[in-house]
Amino acid sequence: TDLYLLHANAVPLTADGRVLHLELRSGEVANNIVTVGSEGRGEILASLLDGTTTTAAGTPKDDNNDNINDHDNNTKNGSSSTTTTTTRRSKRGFVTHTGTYNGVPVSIVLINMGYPNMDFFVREVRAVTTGPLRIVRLGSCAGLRPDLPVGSVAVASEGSVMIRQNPDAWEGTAARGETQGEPYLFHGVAPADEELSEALLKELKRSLDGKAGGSDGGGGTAVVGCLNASADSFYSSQGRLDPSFEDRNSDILSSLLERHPSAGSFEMETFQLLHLARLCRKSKVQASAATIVLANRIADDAIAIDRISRIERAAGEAALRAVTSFGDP
Ligand code: R1P
Repeated sequence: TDLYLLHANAVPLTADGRVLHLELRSGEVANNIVTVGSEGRGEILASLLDGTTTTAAGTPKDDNNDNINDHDNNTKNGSSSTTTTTTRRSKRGFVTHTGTYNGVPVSIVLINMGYPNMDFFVREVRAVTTGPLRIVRLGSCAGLRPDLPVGSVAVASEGSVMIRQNPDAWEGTAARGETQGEPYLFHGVAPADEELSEALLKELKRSLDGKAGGSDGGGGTAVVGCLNASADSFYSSQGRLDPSFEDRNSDILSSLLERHPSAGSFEMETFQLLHLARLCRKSKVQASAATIVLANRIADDAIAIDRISRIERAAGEAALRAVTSFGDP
């Protein structure tokens, strides 16, 4: 069915009406969405959907080798009614779990990493849905402030800025061999949706502030609203030093914090989500992001691996409550 692509110069669809990379068609993705970057985080969130046991989601492909799993399970309270969560895996590595949370339709979409994957996700979901969309990214990040230690959660309530490497600043890559501009480009703020950010902050504080998922020593988990910074590389434009490459990036962190003292989280996806939400003219897209701090760049500290899934679960419940708290858009 995917041999025939329609619209070579618009959003390509397969002959059976699916977008090319997420492999979804109308009715297969909800208007409330939590998007994540790792398969495990997606499975944790899918296990929190109505009627889904903790082992049901993310199961291997069906024996008949299609890419859909339907999980019919008794509801959490043990009643006899059933709810279905559908899992759809695309050949490009996108995984979409669709079901309900507290009776409200919601999808969890695994997009892996980087702004091009966020671009595929937002544009292709938009192409196969109608009406408003509400999208929360639940990701991970590096913390850039002392009040965002490892294990804390940053909400991009102040929006996001973008940093990109400018290849023309290197000799030999610019047009006519001239160098042009600074090695890194700092782009301005894409705003987050205020209502959704507030709901995220409220629900994350309820789940995490000083409670579950906090530091195993009992110190609790901070939930902080801040400005996010997204980069086009985990390495060069996030200021990680690698002597194998001439990245000219040793002052990225200081330049970023000088320009934007409230920058608290550093990752690779949030800017594109917020930017596309403001560009969308089809109908309203409300978007915000919460990211779990896995390393703090200022303190040069990294999280203990065994803490991550507990925080993902507590933050995942909060993200699902927040995104569904306004009902079906
Ligand atoms: C790097 O390890 C990746 O983790 C973060 C960063 O943005 C980067 O893409 O995102 P997720 O944990 O959401 O995948």
